[in-house]
Amino acid sequence: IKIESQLRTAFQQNQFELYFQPQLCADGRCEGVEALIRWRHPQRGLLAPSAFIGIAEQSDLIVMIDRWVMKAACLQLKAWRDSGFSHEYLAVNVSSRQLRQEDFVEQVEDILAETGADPRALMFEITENIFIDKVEQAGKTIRCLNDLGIRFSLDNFGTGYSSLCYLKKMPFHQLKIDRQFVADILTDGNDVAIVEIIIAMANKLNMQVIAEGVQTQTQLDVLLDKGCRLYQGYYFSPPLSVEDFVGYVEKLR
Ligand code: G
Ligand code: G
Ligand code: MN
Ligand code: NA
Repeated sequence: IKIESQLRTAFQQNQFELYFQPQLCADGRCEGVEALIRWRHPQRGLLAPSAFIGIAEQSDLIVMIDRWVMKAACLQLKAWRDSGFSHEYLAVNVSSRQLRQEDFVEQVEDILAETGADPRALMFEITENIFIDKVEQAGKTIRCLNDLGIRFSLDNFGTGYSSLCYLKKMPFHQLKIDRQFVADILTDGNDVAIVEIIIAMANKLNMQVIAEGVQTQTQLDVLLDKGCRLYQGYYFSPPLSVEDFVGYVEKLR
């Protein structure tokens, strides 16, 4: 209850922030960027989502947080576009709860209109668990948003209740190899095999593939060798404040 009232205050006092983690190509350019929410708590410092999303989910607070993230991401996208600092896409995590809202497409349309953000520069990351229930509705929502120009990435691929028929039916642009497969890629032959198969499947289905959780040069070497072309992880950069992210990308150039 205490943290719940603190969360309400957090809205009034603008204590939420987006952090940004770069997604790099094999040639070292920054291709995309993932937005990740943080709460700048007045006493406890910078908090990751695990410290507050679970509590927010027990009330209407989560709806407010989800909307805040979407609007803040679109405002940032527009500001970057206007200042000539832009990337192929800005990735935003979208929860199953959002995708199941009947008016989610309209919410997104309203935010695009209000902010002037270009939907073709947005990538929505969703985890495969959204397909556990209401597959039909989720599929319809994804197709409507895709018609607006928004791309979709299947996050944490290989860890959830996935079914290959979703890949066939839904317009996914990208598969995100879960970091658990990357973590032991040097020592676990099964993980190497799984990563190879995900990359081969993505290629055959004309999807991009990105490896997350890349922490070392040797992991990167294996991924490069297997044909992965996009990477995200602490080896390159942790999630950064907007100022630090801009500085990081300018140093790459
Ligand atoms: O940075 P990391 O600790 O940020 O994120 C932890 C988890 O929280 C990840 O699974 C990530 O997808 C999720 N997450 C981070 N930001 C958001 C957000 O804005 N919306 C949703 N739905 N999930 C988020
Ligand atoms: O579930 P999702 O992929 O949206 O989560 C992104 C999360 O991964 C964030 O919590 C982010 O801080 C974390 N993260 C990013 N890079 C790395 C990494 O190299 N290693 C680990 N363990 N976590 C990472
Ligand atoms: Mn993600
Ligand atoms: Na992920």
